[in-house]
Amino acid sequence: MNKFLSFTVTLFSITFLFSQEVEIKKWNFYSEKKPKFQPVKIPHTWNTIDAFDDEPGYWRGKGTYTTQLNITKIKKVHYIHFNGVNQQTKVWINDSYAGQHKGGYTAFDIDISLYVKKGTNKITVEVDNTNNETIPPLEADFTFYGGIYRSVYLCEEETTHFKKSNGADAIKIDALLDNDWQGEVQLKGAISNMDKQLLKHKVRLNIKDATNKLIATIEENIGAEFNLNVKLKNPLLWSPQTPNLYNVELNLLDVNGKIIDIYHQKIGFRKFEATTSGFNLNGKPIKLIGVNRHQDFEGLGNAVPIQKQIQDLVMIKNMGSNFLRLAHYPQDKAVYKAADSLGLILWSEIPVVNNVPINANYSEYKENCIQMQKEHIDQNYNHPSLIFIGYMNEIFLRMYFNNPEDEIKQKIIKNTIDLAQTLEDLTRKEAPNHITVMAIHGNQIYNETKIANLPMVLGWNLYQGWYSGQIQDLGIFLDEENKKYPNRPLIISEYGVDADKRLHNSDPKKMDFSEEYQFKYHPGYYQQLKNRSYVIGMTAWNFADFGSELRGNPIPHVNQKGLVNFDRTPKNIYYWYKAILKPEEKLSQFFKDLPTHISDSPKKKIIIISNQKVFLKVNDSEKIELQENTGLIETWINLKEGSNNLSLYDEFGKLQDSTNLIYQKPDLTKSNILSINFGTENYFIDDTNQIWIPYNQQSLLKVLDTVQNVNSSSNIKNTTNDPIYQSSISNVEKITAELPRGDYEVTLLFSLLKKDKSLVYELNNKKEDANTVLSNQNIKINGKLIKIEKLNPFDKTDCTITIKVEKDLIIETANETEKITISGIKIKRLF
Ligand code: GCB
Repeated sequence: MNKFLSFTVTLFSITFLFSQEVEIKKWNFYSEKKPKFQPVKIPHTWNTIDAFDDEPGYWRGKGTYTTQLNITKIKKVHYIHFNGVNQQTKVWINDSYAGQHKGGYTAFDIDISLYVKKGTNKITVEVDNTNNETIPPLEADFTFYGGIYRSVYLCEEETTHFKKSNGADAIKIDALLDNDWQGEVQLKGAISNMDKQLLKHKVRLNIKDATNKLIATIEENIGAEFNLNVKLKNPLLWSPQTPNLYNVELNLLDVNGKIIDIYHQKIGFRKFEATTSGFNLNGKPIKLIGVNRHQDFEGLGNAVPIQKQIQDLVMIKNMGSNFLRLAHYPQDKAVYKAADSLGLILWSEIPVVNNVPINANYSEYKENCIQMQKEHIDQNYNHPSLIFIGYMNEIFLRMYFNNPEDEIKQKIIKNTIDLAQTLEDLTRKEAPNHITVMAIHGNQIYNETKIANLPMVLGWNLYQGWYSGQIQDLGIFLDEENKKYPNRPLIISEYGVDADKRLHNSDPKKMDFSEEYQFKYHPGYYQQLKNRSYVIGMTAWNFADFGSELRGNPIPHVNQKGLVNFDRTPKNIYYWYKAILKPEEKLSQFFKDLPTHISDSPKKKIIIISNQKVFLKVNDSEKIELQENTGLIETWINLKEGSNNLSLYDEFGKLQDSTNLIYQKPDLTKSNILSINFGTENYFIDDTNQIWIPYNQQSLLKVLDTVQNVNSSSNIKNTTNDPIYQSSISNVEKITAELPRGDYEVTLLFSLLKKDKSLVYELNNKKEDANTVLSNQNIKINGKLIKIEKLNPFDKTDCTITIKVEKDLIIETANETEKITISGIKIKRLF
């Protein structure tokens, strides 16, 4: 039985065609960590909080869910269908063990028919997300939240029903097109629990158009396995522009002609090929452009209601994408259905990431990978959106990073090739009308070992201009690859940079985490990729920020390469993609950065996102005409002190966007607070909306001596304003400022930055020792002694004093042999 989900752009609903399928939402839960039952609702995970707190790691262990089910008809067959549980599951019915499943990202059915009784039944589900060396992923740059995080159903079936296999109904449908664009539906299916009368059972296949009008029907006698073929004249084609779907309804009829099982699926007719001169869909070239997607969401972990997940796809489509990579694992069924309806071509893969074991675990790991790929294919095969099927991501990354001795390397290579070949063969066999893919990182090991020759299309995850090199290096690298391997169609399966909406910089640089650098990088990549025809597609990393517990970053434990934030509010770059990918929809708006320009200079660089010519008006000035280039415009304007009005008009004089920008000099004659961040060139908006300006953007404060910048991207404990503390200056003798006479509150901010752990992802960025900071500092503020004692590594210490200033504020070391290391200073005039 297949639940039928009808989808409209923002609304979706689940219609139960038969009463046999009931969602089980309410459970009781306890874990080894908190052994006390509490009621929970599915979707559920136990890692929403601890994967983001200051303690390293998150709880990985066993959790137990229990619930009660009322069964009324005992003669039927009963299954519990789990859509996704991370990552090992064992199920008991009335304390009898009923079955298990390994792997956190595919659905599975547990047949409970033998154990159920009429009346109330106790269901117990044990879920384990402990690190397991035999189940992929072994490691990856995302958080492995534990729990029953996708929906669960109780399914009642007649004793004869469509067979279930690998977590799906064993029905595979191909909607094929011949050379004259005539359609043929080829359907393969199987029946379970045959009784003697099966010979007299029939199936009826109905094909209906989008308005539910019956356009073809056949009825056939069947055996335990069956094949049906139906020709369709001139079917409407499926494509991202025209996602035309047909409804397939398959009925299983008993000897009396009564429907005893029913299967629904939407199908679409499309023909595609990947060549080195481009990707063709339905005979026409189309550049595949889109994003990658992780499934988690701010505050929810991976337990994300379906409506929110579908909203992601709507946003992805609205951005102008035609392509979506579901990285790095199969996602909820509803995601594939939404892609069918919205018109998004999918790349979907299993989470074989970073490395393959070489110890005794290998054979079990391999078996689990094979099983996972079978489930992945069987559960999603029938979706017209699914075109690319993958099975590995950056599989030599761990080996590259650890650089083991040669003998070990050879073993890793041997197992990895063996697994890749097995999964490639399996995918080609089980999904013959699809394209196989593999994503690799920017290293020649994939060519040298020839693993890159296995998939039909190769995906490169490239980060020139972030982890290595410069943005412009991308094209050079790709052309060299194309010269060496001219027959390979390529997809740039990942490219991106971390960007924090609170960090801004008008002269952005690699690794500064500013939104402006993200705004430089993505257009730079797009320019280099759009006309290289052997690059058939590109998917930005990532649609949204996502949880990765092992990361530091301005928001610790979050990978911030999203085009939208973790809560899905768009970053500026989202609108840029929309502007260039949907030129038919006119869009002109200001790049949103800081509400206040605090600088000695009234000049400010303005960025405009636009796919049309615009006219800019600043205060009472004449309108200035500005031409766009690839979706953006950059221009300098002069601001007056105080409030400034900026407006944007299109060529017909229609207002497109307006904003109010305050210009304030960094002095304390008019304003009452000045916050300065040391060791960075970024502006930062803190959690009270206070803007921290970089030291180099003001002339009020003077730092004496040759200072050194100390930087880190590690989590700083006890704050959400990590960027203030992730940069410092050391070797400071004296800081002075000439201030208007008055009373002041002065806060000095410190952090003790040690050497960062390098992450496996930071390919060429092995960190230098930043341990130059003293854990005790003695400082004088206008002669008043302050002792900063026992700074803890990666913790913050703030020290506030109130003082009277006649003319100068002087902060200096109290001990001539020591120098000061400091992250920030906030001076508040009390008047
Ligand atoms: C990659 C990985 C992805 C990471 C990404 C990053 O190449 O495939 O899982 O999240 O880089 O942000 O470093």
